[in-house]
Amino acid sequence: KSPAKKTATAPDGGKAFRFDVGDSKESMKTSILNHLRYTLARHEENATQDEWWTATCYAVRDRLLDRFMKTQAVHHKQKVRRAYYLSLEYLMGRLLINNLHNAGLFEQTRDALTELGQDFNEVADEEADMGLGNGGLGRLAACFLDSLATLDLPAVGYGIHYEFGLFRQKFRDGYQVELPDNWMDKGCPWEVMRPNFAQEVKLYGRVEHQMDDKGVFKPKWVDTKTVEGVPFDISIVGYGGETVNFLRLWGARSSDEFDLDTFNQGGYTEAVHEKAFSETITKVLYPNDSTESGKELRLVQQYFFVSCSLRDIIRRFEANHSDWSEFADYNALQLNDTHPAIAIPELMRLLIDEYALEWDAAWEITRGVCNYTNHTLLPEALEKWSVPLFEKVLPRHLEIIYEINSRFLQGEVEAKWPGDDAKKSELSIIEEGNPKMVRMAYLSVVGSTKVNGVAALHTELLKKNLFATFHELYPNKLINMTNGITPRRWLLACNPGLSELITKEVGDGWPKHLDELQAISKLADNAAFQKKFMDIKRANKQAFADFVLEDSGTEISPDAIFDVQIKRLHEYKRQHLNLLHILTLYRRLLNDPDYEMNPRVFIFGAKAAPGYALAKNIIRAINKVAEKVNNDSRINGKIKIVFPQNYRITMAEKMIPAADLSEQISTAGKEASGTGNMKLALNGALTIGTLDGANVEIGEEVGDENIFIFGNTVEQVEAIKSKGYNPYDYYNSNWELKAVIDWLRSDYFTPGEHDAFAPLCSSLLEGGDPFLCLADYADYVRVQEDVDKAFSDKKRWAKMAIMNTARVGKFSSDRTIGQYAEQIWHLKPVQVEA
Ligand code: B1N
Repeated sequence: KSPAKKTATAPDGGKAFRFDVGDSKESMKTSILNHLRYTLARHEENATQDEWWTATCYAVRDRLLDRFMKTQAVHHKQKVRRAYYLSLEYLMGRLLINNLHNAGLFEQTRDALTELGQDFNEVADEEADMGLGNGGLGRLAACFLDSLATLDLPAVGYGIHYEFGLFRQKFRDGYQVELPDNWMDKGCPWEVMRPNFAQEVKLYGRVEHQMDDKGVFKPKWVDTKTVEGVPFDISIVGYGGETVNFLRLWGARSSDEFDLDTFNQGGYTEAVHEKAFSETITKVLYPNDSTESGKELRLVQQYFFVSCSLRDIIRRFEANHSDWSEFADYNALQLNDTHPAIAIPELMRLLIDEYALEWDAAWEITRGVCNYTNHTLLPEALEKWSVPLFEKVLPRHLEIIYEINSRFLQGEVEAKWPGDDAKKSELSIIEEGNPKMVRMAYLSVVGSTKVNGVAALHTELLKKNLFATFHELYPNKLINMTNGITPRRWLLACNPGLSELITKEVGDGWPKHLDELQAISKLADNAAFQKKFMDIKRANKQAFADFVLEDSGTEISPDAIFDVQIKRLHEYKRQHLNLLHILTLYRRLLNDPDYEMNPRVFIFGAKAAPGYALAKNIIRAINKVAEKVNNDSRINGKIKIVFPQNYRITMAEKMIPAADLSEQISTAGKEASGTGNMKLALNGALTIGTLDGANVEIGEEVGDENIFIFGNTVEQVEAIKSKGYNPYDYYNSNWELKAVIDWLRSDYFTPGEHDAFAPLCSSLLEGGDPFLCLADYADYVRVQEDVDKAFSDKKRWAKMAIMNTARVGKFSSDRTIGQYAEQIWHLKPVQVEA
C-alpha cells in the first residue's frame, strides 16, 4: 500500500503531538501511568500486577520504536546491505529486563516502578517466556539478534508467529505431561502487527506447461490454495547502541480471495473449514529437537514463512533498486539449518516465474545470496522430504529442484568426476528409493555460497563425513563459525551480583567486549577476590535453593556442590549416564555410611520430545530415583536430586548463576556445539565433559587444569564401534556398574511396579547402548571423584571458577556474529547517531 496522501506538517514539526519518550525516571513514570490509563483503560488504584507489567512494556516499547524508526530511516536512506536470518525457531525468553539493560533504561524504570508502589521484580515476573524454539538452535538465533543489533549491523530476523510455543511440561507420578503454552494469554505488548505488509502465499495445486507467444513452454502453477501471512514485528535493541533492528514473525490467516471462491460456490461451511486450515499453519511449534518426522504441516510451515520473507525482502529491494544484477550486492541470507532451505527453490521460482529472469541469472543470484548453517550430524535429524509429499504441496518447487539437481550432476559433478555414476548418485539431491526423498542438506550445500559448522570439531567432522565429497568439490565452501552466547542476557542481566563485582574490577566495557574479563584472571589467587566471587556464587545458590523449596518443597543446601545438567533430553546428551553416577554414589553411601564425599545436589532441567518414548522413560527414572534419594534419611542429605518442571529460558537464568559444575557429557562426535556449556562457564561453573562440540574449545581457553575432561574421544568412539561394541563387556567386568543397572532394573524405585525402566535398561544392554554410556562410565565416575576432591579445596575451586569466567570471552556471540559479518555476509556496521 502506498502512504496516505501527505497533509500539511504541523508548524512545530509535530513535536506537540508526540508522547514524552524521554529516558528519565519521571518520563518513565508518566509513560507507565499513561499506558495504564489510555492503552489498558485502568486506574492505577485498581490495576493488577500484570497490567503494570503490560503498561511498563508499552512504555519501554515507545522508546524502542522511536529508535527503530530512526534506524530504519538511516538504513533506507543509505541503501545499506542487509543480512537476513531465516529461522523456524527463536527462543527469546522474557524481553523486559534485557530490553531495559540494552536500551540503558534499567535503573530509571526500576525506580519509577518502585516509586509507583510496585515491586519491580514481581512485575517483571509477570512476563511469559517467548518460547518459540526447542533448544540450542532457537536460543542461538535469539543471541544472534542481540549481537547483530549491538554491532550496529543492518539485519532482520524472519520466523513464525506461533500461537503456541514449546509445550509446558508437568510431571505426574514422574511422567512428563505436555500442556499447551498459551504464551500470549496476557497479550504480547512487544509486538506490532503490520497488516499493510501482509504477503500472499500459494500452496498445493499442479503445474501446467503452457506455450507462450514465442512458442516456448512456460510453467504455470495453477489450482493453488492461497494463505495470507501477516507480520508481527518485535524491536531488537542493541546494547548501549542506537541500532534497533527487528524480528518479523509471520502469522497465517485465510485470504479473502480464497474464501470468496468457496463462498461463491455455496460452500459456506467448507469455506470456514478452509479458513481454519489456513490458521493451523502457525498454530504450534513442532516440539522436536534433532528429530524430523516428515509431517506435511511442517513443510507447509517452512514454505509459508520462507515465501513471506522472500517476498518481503524483494519488496524492500525494489523500493531502492531496479536492477536484479544488484540483488546479491544488497542482500545476504542465512539459513538456520535446513528448515528454511526451501528458500533456494522459492527464490529461483520467484525470479524465473514471477520476474521473468533466465535460469542462469536466477541461479547466480540465488546461490550468491544464500548461506547455510549446519547444526547436527545426527542422521535422524537430517531433513528429507518424500518426493510424493513435495509434489503434493509444492509441485513447481519439485520441478525446480530436479532442474537444480540435473544441472549440478551433469555440470559440476560430471566436470570434476567425468563418467563417475557412483559420485552422481552419492551427491544427488534426490535419494533413490521407495519413495524417493529430497535431501535438504544437499540442496542447501549446492545452493549456498558458504556452509558453516558451529564448532571447530563439528566443522572438521562435516568435512570428514557428512559433506566429505562436497568438500572435495567445493574446497572453500565449508567454514567454521564457533557458536557464542550474548553476555547481556547470560551474565549482565541474569547474574547482577557477579556483574557488579566484575564491573568494579575491570570497568563497564565487558558486556560489549567480553575479552576484557581476562583482567580478572590476575585476581584468581587473591584471597579477598576469591571470597567476593564465592560469596556471590553462594548467594545465587541460596536464591535457587529458595526457589526450589517454594517450587517443590525440597530442601537443598547451598554448601553442597550444585551439579547441573540443563538441556533437551536426548540419548546422545546422556542424562542417563549422569543418573548412573548418581546411583553409584547412592549405593556407596548406603553400603558405607562413612563414605567420604561433599554433599551434592544434582539439578536437571530438560524437556523430552512428546513422541520420544525412551527420553520420557529417562525423565521418569530421574524423577523416581529423586523421590527415593531425597527422602532417604540414611544418607543424611548427602545427595539431593532436583528436577523442576518446565525448564525454559527463565529457569536457566536462575540455574546458571547458581551452578558449580556443568555437565557436558555427550558421546564424542554427537553434540555439534552446545551453548549451555558456554553460559555455565561464563558464570563460574566448572565443566565436566567429553571432548565434544565446543567443550574442546572451552578447554583450550580455560586450560586443562580448569576443566574436567573424561571419556572416549571421537577417534576412540569410532574404533570401539568398528571393532563391534558390546556393552555387556563393560557390564560384566565392572561389578559396580552391573550393580547400579540391576538396581534400576529392580522395582526398588517404583515399589510394586516392575519393569518401570525397562526401555532405559534394555537400551543400555540388549539395545547395544548406541551412545556408549557403559564405555564411558568408569572414566566418568573416576573424574567425578577428582571433582569432589577439587571442591574440598576451597581455594583451588575458587581459582578454577574465576579462571573460567575470566577466560571464556571468546564465546561471546558478538565474536561469532563479527565472523559471520566478515567472512560470510561481507556486512559493515552502520552508525545511527543519537
Ligand atoms: O544446535 C545448537 C548446538 O549448540 C547444539 O549442539 C545442536 O544440537 C543444536 C531439528 C534441531 N541441532 N539441530 C537442532 C533443532 C530443531 C529441529 O527441529 C534440529 N538443534 C541443534 C546451536 O548450534
